Amino acid sequence: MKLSCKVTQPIERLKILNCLEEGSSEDTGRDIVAGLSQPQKRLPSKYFYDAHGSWLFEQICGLPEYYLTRTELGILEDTASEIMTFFAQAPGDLVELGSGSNRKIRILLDGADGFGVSRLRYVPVDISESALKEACAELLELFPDLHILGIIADFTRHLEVLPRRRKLLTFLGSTIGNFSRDERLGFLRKVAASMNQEDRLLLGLDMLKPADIIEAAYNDGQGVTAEFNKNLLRHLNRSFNADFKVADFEHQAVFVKEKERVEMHLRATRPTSARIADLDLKVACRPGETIHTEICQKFSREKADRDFQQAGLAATRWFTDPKGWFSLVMLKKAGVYLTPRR
Ligand code: SAH
Ligand code: AVI
Repeated sequence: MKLSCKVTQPIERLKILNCLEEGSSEDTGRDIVAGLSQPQKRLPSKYFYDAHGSWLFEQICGLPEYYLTRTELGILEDTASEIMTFFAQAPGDLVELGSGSNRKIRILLDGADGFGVSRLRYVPVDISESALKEACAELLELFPDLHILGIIADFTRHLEVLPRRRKLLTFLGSTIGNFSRDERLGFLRKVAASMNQEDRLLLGLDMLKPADIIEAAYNDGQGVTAEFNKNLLRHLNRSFNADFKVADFEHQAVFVKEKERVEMHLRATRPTSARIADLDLKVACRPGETIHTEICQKFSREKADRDFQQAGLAATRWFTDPKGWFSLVMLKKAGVYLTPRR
């Protein structure tokens, strides 16, 4: 695929690369048409994240039921200095896929206090332009020696724009759980292909735990997750000239035990239809019919290790919290072992 990403250089320490500018993403919306044309209607979870969706996700991270963020933050606090020794050994890029706000990267950057952040460049990659630009502006103020290359891109499509320098990639928050198994393996293989032998990937995984705890995290008492789910339709209304009647849908999030994952849906409470003008598509839902909006896979170490092996990656270190609820895994490209000739 040929990519035309626009580069802007507003200030010396910040460069922004936009891979989503008009003309560079010629198939925008094709995934919406494909998803809504299936018997089980579905919408890609990346469409949660317009400016309001990114804000709603930030509110979710602070909810008492949403244990993921605070548990991962605790692990990062304990391990940041060890993780950042990667840059004590040699300079390079600290790449964050699906970067969102700076909450987690700030902890890692603070962990570089032994040698300073001037030995690295921070490369956040996010589909939400507003969230990425806000986060970059804040970091430049907080870390006067830091250089940033911000990439506005879809990490499922644009990984090839990543710089080919020595790098520590991070993919935090268990965002990997929002892929199906095929998508997850495809993504991990692409990440592995972008890595050199000395590069590392730090991956956040939400681990299996009692179902009631997991289910509560996606059915919070204040209804913020419900708003986040419904915002997907509002985003389509705004960005694709659609007319979904959001009040005709309710939030549904269920932990499916056999699949070890939460499945999030929007369920029509009455007959409802919408037209997505920009995609020339009409959608009708019967009462009780759902649109599948997100999966949130939960992991065991064995399942994760199997995926890593199949993607050509190998874990070098597992960091976890005392309850084993969340893991940060350090991965390298698996070695190529040649059978010695006899
Ligand atoms: N890493 C942060 C944010 C997680 S929320 C944390 O752990 O808290 C998921 C983030 O990924 C959001 O910022 C969203 O905008 C971004 N995102 C989702 N799908 C994406 C895609 N296909 N390409 C790039 N970014 C994506
Ligand atoms: C971004 N991602 C890891 C979140 C999750 O938990 O799967 C998104 C989310 N969906 C509902 N609440 C939070």
